[in-house]
Amino acid sequence: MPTGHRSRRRTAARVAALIDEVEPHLRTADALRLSALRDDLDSTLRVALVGRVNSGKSTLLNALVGQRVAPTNETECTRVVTWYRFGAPARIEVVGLDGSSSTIGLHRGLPDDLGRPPDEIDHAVAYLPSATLRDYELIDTPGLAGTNSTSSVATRRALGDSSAARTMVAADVKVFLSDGAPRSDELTFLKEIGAGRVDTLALLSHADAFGQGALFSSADPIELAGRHAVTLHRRLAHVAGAVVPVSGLLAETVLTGRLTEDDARALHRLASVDDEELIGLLSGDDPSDDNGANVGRLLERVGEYGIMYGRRHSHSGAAKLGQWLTERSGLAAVRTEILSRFLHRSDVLKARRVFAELRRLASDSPNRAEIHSILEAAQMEPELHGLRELQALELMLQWDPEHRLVTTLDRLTLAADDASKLELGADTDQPTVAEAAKVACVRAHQERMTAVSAAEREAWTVLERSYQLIFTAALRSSVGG
Ligand SMILES: Nc1nc2c(ncn2[C@@H]2O[C@H](COP(=O)(O)OP(=O)(O)OP(=O)(O)O)[C@@H](O)[C@H]2O)c(=O)[nH]1
Ligand SMILES: [Mg+2]
Repeated sequence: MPTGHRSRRRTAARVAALIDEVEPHLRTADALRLSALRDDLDSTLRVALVGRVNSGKSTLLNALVGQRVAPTNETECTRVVTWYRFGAPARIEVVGLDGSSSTIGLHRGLPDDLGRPPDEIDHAVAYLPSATLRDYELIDTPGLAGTNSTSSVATRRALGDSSAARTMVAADVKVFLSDGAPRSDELTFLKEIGAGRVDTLALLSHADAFGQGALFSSADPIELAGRHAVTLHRRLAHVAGAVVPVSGLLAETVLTGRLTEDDARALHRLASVDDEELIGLLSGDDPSDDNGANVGRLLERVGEYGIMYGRRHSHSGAAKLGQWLTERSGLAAVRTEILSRFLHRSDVLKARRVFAELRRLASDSPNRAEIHSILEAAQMEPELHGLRELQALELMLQWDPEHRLVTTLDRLTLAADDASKLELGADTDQPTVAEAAKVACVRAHQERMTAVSAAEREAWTVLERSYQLIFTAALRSSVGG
């Protein structure tokens, strides 16, 4: 078994035991919540897609699962929080606010009618045999519009609004979509849902239409979006671990099998049309009046970008064109970020949520002091050291997001193995890892003595312990062969 997997199991087991330890100090009424927390620990990583209405959440979800299952039009379903989970046969379970549930067969996409009005639905769970959903569950949330609309309330409930005691489940990770710099209401929402660098990924969506779009700018919008994402990340350093440009539309069209040979041929017919004429055709009142080029259909599938830029990649047929569109869509980077940023540390993210929830429950208990001391003591254990590392990172981000310790802690918390935590190659031998860890440990100890702020002191204390743990593990495995 890989070491990463083993340590994940150990963390989850330790947190489960901790819930048992805390339980006698809580009210009996909390038993249901605790049992949901235990289930949470065993569940697949849960990734919620959040953002303004029409920001492209459902389109991206369809691209990720490879099926046009989430509605991307104005149906009632877009107002219901829907969980997408691995399972067969494909079906959808609708859970009412009254706790009752009913199951409907799922044939193509989600049906328009879920059997009851959206404001009586708590959430729906769609089961699909999609490979992506084996790795992580996706939660499609209704777009944020007004703060009091049914959909915004539903979104807040799914994301674990602490005032919603009914929330039995919550997201481990948030993927926030926005087609430009987030506005103030979006930033407020991110704050409300506790979005932070360690559990949030921001996407610059509609990258194919970024800036002035594909027709009226000489620069490639996706390139411009890439550059803007870098600037945006500096502004959102507290809120998101990375900012990635993506065109859900291009990815959805290809990966859900909507791009046909006819489309490639129609696009190829436009390859020789000069730019001015093409712009006239695309911005005309009736794009279907195009002498058989089927521009209306192409616009729906690949947008102005796909037509303007894709026509030069259409001569070898739909497969090659699809490859090019998928590459331009940026979906691979989204997948990579989810896997490398969140999936391999899903245990720590889940542990973090359990801790937050136990602290919340403790605040209503007369035994809150006992609970807090159990939690504090547990955090000092090696199995839960990952939690302290994340906390130290968050503290440093509050103190000074540009500080070099932010980079150090980022690397430490994201690295998949101990050697990479020390900036060594993944195949470095154990004695070398042990030696490097010892040196790093001594240095962290010295730096702690001269730290100028509480945040820095805490960061160096945590780092010293991290290197100590790496040293011990490396020593043990070199002795064990
Ligand atoms: N050009 C372009 N259009 C997109 C992209 N992603 C989504 N769209 C279009 O934008 C519209 C809204 O997309 P959705 O995926 O339904 O957006 P949503 O965030 O789920 O919307 P709500 O559920 O209503 O909040 C649809 O017409 C999509 O085809 C994109 O990357 N590029
Ligand atoms: Mg939607």
